[in-house]
Amino acid sequence: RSLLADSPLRDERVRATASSPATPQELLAAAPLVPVVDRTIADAGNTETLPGRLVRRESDAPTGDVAVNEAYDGLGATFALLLDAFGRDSVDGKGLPLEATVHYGDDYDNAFWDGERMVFGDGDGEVFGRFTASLSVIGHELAHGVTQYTAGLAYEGQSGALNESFSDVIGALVEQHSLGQRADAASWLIGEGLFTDAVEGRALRSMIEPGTAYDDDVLGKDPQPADMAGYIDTADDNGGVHLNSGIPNRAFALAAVELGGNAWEGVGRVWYDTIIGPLSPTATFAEFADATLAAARVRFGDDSAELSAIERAWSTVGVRS
Ligand code: ASN
Ligand code: ZN
Repeated sequence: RSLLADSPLRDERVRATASSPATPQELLAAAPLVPVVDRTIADAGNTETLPGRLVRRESDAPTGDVAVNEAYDGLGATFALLLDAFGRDSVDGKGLPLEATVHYGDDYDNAFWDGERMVFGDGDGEVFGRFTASLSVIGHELAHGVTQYTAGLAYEGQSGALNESFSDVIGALVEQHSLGQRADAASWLIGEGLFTDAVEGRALRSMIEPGTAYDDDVLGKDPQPADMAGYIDTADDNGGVHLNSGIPNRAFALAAVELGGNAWEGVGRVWYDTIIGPLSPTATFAEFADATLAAARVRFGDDSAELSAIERAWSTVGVRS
């Protein structure tokens, strides 16, 4: 879309120069662009047909459907984190309108980014409730879009686990940012509030203590490893992308808690710099770790607390010695 299409100033500026129509260059120079969020929520009506029926557009009042409103608010909170913390204008950095579909499928136990939009199931009602109930899950799915437009981490093996982990990082940061919560006060849980009361568990994953999020008769025990000694070699799940993500997740959370301030300003900024920086799409954990250290030096300096906390964290999880 045009950078100026949604600017409230556009008509004024066009009118002010009506005698000589403004060129795009003049319009760009006339006023700084203020990125604004542009959300569209659709309802799949419990089918798997996308996008579904449009039910809420930007600046529309809340509807009577909690899933619609949670998706709308969650997209807004994610847009706000990206802009306030990282100066990023939406998922693509160029004001991409944010689109989500709710009530996808029948008893559908997941949420996903399909390359263009976020999609949320209602859950089966036995293990899972609706997937819009967790802000960290909304942030997680949108962050897959950010990764797609930046590092493009291949969704397989270690680069896939890094892709998953970066989505968890952004999911956690969206929650903390929206609550104004410091790293040492945060839960570091991903997907809190998704389980029904029948499940013995707190969330889908714990970034600070991977492997402890749930222990349930039906689901079993949270299988995430917390360090390289527990790395899981498997062909399932694209090479265990949702399992081994526990390792970089814990490195992030440990460093953030050690530093103790707003995680999006310290370690979060370094991880974001890393994902937009010169990183191979097939980066290994060790390559990603080295890239975070390089980014921390540039952002905070060679003698910074951020650099040493990140070094220590990668060593604790066994990625660097
Ligand atoms: N919720 C999962 C995820 O975003 C869905 C998937 O595996 N694609 O990682
Ligand atoms: Zn994911």
